[in-house]
Amino acid sequence: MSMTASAAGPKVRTERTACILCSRNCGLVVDVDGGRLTKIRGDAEHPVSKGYLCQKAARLEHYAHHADRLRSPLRREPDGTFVEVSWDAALGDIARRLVDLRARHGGGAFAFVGGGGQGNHLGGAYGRQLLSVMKSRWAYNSLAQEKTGDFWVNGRLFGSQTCHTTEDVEHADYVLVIGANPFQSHGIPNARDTLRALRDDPARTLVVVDPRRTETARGADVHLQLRPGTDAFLLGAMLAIIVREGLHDRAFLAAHCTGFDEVERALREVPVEAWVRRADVPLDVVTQVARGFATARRACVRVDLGLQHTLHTTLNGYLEKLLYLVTGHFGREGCNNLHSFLLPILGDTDERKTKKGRSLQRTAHHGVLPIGGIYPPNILADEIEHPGEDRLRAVFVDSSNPALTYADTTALERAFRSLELLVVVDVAMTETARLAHYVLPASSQFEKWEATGFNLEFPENAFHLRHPVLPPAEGTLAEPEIYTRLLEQMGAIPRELPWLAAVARHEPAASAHAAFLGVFGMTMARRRSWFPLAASILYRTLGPTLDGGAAAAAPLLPLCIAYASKHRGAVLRAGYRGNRLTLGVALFRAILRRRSGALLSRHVFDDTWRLLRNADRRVHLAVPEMLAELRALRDEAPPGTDYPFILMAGERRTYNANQIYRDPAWRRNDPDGAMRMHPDDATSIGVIDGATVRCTSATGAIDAVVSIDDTVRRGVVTLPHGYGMRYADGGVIGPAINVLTARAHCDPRTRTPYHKYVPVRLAPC
Ligand SMILES: Nc1nc2c(c(=O)[nH]1)N[C@H]1C(S)=C(S)[C@@H](COP(=O)(O)OP(=O)(O)OC[C@H]3O[C@@H](n4cnc5c(=O)[nH]c(N)nc54)[C@H](O)[C@@H]3O)O[C@H]1N2
Ligand SMILES: Nc1nc2c(c(=O)[nH]1)N[C@H]1C(S)=C(S)[C@@H](COP(=O)(O)OP(=O)(O)OC[C@H]3O[C@@H](n4cnc5c(=O)[nH]c(N)nc54)[C@H](O)[C@@H]3O)O[C@H]1N2
Ligand code: SF4
Ligand SMILES: [Mo]
Repeated sequence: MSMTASAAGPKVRTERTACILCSRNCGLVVDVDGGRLTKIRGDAEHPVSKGYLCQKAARLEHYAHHADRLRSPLRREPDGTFVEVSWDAALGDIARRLVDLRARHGGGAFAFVGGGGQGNHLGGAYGRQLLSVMKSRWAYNSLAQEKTGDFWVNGRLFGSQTCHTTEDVEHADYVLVIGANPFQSHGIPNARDTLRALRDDPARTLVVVDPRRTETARGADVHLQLRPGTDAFLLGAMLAIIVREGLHDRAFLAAHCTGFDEVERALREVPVEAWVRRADVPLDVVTQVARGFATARRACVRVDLGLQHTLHTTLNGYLEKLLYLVTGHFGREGCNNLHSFLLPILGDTDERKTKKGRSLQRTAHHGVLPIGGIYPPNILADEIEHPGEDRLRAVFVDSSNPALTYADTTALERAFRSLELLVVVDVAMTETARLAHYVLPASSQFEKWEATGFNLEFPENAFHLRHPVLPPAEGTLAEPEIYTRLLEQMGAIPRELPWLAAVARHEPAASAHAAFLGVFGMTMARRRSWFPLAASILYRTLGPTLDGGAAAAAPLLPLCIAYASKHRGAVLRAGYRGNRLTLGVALFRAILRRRSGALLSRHVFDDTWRLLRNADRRVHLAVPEMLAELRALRDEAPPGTDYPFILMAGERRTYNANQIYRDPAWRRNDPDGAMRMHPDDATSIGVIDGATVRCTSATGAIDAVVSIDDTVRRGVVTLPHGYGMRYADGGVIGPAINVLTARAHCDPRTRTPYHKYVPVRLAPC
C-alpha cells in the first residue's frame, strides 16, 4: 500500500486527535511515522475523556489503512464493473442527473441517507445541504433505528424533540442500567473506570436490567435477568410500587411537573404481581430496587438499545423517564438532566406543532412523519419500491452502510438496485458502495478536519475540532470539498463570492469577524435560498482565511455565536470573555486553537429548567398516547410464535465497532462473530461449542458458529453487530445479521426495529 510520507520535519510527529469508533470520541495522542499511526494513547488533556481509552482504539491503524480504502471516484458500467473516473467527470455527471431528476419529478424523488457516523458530523453538515438544493425533506439516518422513540417522548415531556437527556452516572449513589452494556458499548463517560468506581464503593448501588449476565451486570449489586421484550411490564410494575408505597417526590412534582394525577391513576391500575411474573424476575428484588432507587439521594437511569430495540420501544422510553421524574431525580447532580448542543444534530418535528409552523411531510408509501427531523431506515426500501409516481428514485448515502445495517438486507439491496441513481460517499468499498452508480472516496477522519456532534455532556460540555494528522490519501477529498463542488456544479451557489471573500480576507484579526458577519448576514437576508447552504458559503469565503487550513470549520463561527448567546452564563463560567457578539467569537477561536478539544460551557444544574422547552418550564408528565399503551398492556397476550428462540441481533462486544473497521485482522478474538447459546439449548438442538448452526427467521437464513455461554437466558441467542462484510472482495466475514430482520418488525409509532427480539429457528448444519 503506498503512502505519501511527509517530506520535511522530524520522522516521528506527535499529534492530537480522537477515536472515531463510538459516540464517546475519546481524545488521542498519536505518533505519526511515514504517514501512519504508529502509537496510540489516551489524551490526558481532552476535556471529557481525560486520557481514558478502551481496547478498541489501539488498533485504529486498521481503519486508516486497509485493502478496501477507496482511492478514486468510481463509476459503475452497464456490465457491473467499476471504472475510475476524475472528480470533475463524476461530480459533473451526478450534478446533471440530480438537476434533471428534480426537474422531472420534484425533490421528493431524492433521499439523503446517513451524513455522519460515530465521529464525523462536520462533513455531515455539508452533505445535508443537498436536501435543500433538491427541495427534499427525506433525511434518513440510523438514529431513527434506535433513538427516535426517545426523542418523541422528550418532545412530549419537555416541549421539544431537541431536549435530550443525559445521566450523571459518575456522581450517582444509585444507578439503574436498563438494556445497555456500557462496559462494552461505552456511551457514558470513561465507562469502565466509572463502572469500577461504582462497584468498588459499598455506599453506591448499580442495578442492571438485562436478559444476559453482561460484563456490566457482573459488576452490579443487583442483576434483574428479565425475559426479553418485557421491560414495559417490569418498569410499569416498578413505578406502580413507587406510587403505592408513596415513594414519589411530592415536592418535586408540585414544583416542576404537571399531569401527575393522571399518571398516578394509570399506575394504580397496574397488576404488579402479574407483570413482574411476566418479566420472570423475583418480586422481592423488584420491590427492593424500586424502593432503593426512589429513596436514594442521587439516582439516575441509563438506557440504550436493549430498551430501544425491543418490544414497546416508545413506551419503554416513557416509563424509563417517569422513573426518574416521579422520584425527583432530575435537574440535580448525580441524576438525569438535559444538556446543550453546539451542532444542531436534531430537529423538532413534533406532529402536534404542524399547524403552527411549517407542515411536516408524510412519506409516499407508509405515510410516516419524521421524528427529530429524520425518517426511519425501516421504511426506506418500501419508499423506493413504492409503485406510485411519487417514489424515491435517487439516493445519496454518506457515512453509512445500509446494505448491512438496515433491516432486511435482501429487500434493501433489491430496492437500491432499482434506483435511477445511487451515490455513496465513503472511505471504503462497502457492501452499499458495490450497489452504487457512483462511489466517491472521502479522506479518512485522520486526514481532514472533523468533529463529533455527540457532545451530550452536562453540566460541563465540550467540543473537539480534530485537526488532520495524516495527509489525505491520494485521490480522496474531504466532504466539505466534495459537497461544495457538487453544489457549485448544480448551480445552487456561485463558484465565486468575491465580495464576501474579500471582506473576510481584509478583515483584521482584532475586529472579531465583525465586518464579515455583517456582510454575510446581509447577503443571506437577501438570498433566502442560500440560507440552508451557509456551510459551503462560509467554507469558500471565510474558510480560506482561517489559520492552519481550517476552512472546513468555518460554519462553526455562527454556531458558536448562537451557542454563546443562548447559554451566555455557562460560556462565561467556562472562562470565555466577550460581549453579545464577541463571546461566541472567543469560543470559536478557542475551538480552532485547542487541539485536545475545548470546554464549551459550565452549566449549573438549575439550567436544566432553562433547557426545557415547555413555556411553563414544567415537565408535562401525562402523555395520553403512552398512558393508553400502558393500560393496553393489561390485555396483551404473551407473543406467540412458531419460532423457538429469540435472537438478539446486534450485540456490542470487545471487537466490534459498527461497520467502521473492515479488515478482520484488527480483532484479537471472536473472528467468526459467534452465536452465544445457553448450554441447555445447545444440548437440546444437539450442537457443541464451535459447531455451525443454520439460523432461520421469517425473513431469511444465515449460518453461525456456536459459542456455548451460560450468560444468556435459555431460549435466547445472540449475534454481534458489525460483521457480514466482504473484505478485499473475499467471502462474507461473520454473520450478516440483517438478512434475518424484517422491515415490518418494528415499533408502530416510530418504526424503529425490534432487532433485539428476532424470532428464529436453529438447526445444526
Ligand atoms: N464495542 C462496541 N461498542 C459500541 C458499538 C459497537 O458496535 N461495538 N456501537 C455503538 C452504537 S452505534 C450504539 S447505538 C451503542 C449501543 O450500546 P448498547 O445498547 O449498550 O449495546 P447492545 O449490546 O446492542 O445492547 C445492550 C444490551 O441490551 C440487552 N438486551 C437485549 N434485549 C433486551 C431486552 O428485551 N430488555 C433489556 N432490558 N435488555 C435487553 C442485551 O443483552 C445487551 O446487553 O454502542 C456503541 N458502542
Ligand atoms: N440488526 C442490527 N442492525 C443494526 C444494529 C443492531 O444492533 N442490530 N444497530 C444499529 C445502530 S444502533 C446503528 S448506529 C447502525 C450503524 O450503521 P450505519 O449507519 O451504517 O453506520 P456505521 O456502521 O457506523 O457505518 C459507517 C460507515 O461510514 C464509513 N466512514 C467512516 N469514516 C468516514 C468518513 O470520514 N467519511 C465518510 N463519508 N464515511 C466514513 C465507514 O467506512 C462505514 O462504511 O446500525 C444499526 N443496525
Ligand atoms: S471505542 Fe473506546 S476509545 Fe474509542 S471512543 Fe469509544 S470508548 Fe473511547
Ligand atoms: Mo447506534
